[in-house]
Amino acid sequence: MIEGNTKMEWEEVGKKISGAKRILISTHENPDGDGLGSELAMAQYLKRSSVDFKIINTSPLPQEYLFLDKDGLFETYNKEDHSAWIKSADLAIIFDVGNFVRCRKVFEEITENNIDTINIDHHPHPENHPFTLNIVDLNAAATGCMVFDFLKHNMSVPLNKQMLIGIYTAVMTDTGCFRHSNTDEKCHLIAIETLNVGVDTNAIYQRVYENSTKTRIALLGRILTDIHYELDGTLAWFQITKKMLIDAKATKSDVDGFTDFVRSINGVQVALMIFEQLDGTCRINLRGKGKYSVNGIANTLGGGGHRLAAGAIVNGSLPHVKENVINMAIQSIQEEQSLV
Ligand SMILES: [Mn+2]
Repeated sequence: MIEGNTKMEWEEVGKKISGAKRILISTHENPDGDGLGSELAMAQYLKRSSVDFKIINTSPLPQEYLFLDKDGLFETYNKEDHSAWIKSADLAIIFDVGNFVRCRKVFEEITENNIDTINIDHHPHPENHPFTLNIVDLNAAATGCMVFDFLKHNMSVPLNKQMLIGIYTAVMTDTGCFRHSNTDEKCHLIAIETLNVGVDTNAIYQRVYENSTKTRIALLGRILTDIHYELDGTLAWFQITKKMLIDAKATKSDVDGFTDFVRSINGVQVALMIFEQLDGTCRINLRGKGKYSVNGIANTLGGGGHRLAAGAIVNGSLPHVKENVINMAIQSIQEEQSLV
């Protein structure tokens, strides 16, 4: 088994948790299965003791992940309900965040109140991070794999069903259903353990992936007829304008997974989405097949991510930012090509 983190690190996390009275759990805005599944598994761990804890996210639970909330643990931040509670927390545990600011209001509350924070993540973080404990394993397929290790090190009994539902969801979504190149032995061992406790893994798959709205498919149809190729098809990019979204009656979350779809095209190494937001910014989403890393482009644009999946938010309307973003992606790929 690949051991990404030392036993000592997990023991330290365990100690911090048992020394705390009130613990806040959170993940990044527009959360994905990895962040949410990790939160669920940790919440199940905290439930075993009498510690007061809450999961408070800056974004609501997406519809396809509602099944994770059987116990009604997931709360969406609002000042009135949460500000005082967060102020009195003595520990925060953040999952899968990439860049701490992506917790938005929750990030502000935590830093303003100087709360001890543990970061558990498989994304790189800058040297001058604000965390009390920064546990990062760039080789972990999902943050959920790290949470799995933590639980293994700190529990004398087997992981329960809810923990494994969370961790399985994390691994399934971050590996593209065990297909991406980050899928390793541990991912499959987690799958075995999940099946062994009787979790219906097909039901999880169907909830997450076979749950497309008709508006999502209508919008997908639009973007598929307008894919642009650069560098002999190495880079494929597409755009979603405000008008396209409104015309299709689609919502922001309908767009999830589009970039993965475009990456699946023969010959394409990097897929790029430029998604115009209603607030005058554009969401940039990048996916790589493995030959080139995409987080460099995202970092230059003020975002973050890892080698194969990264993103950023840039200011400006789509026609205004488009050329610059595409050129940056082209340049970044060409730079890597010249290193070979
Ligand atoms: Mn992740």
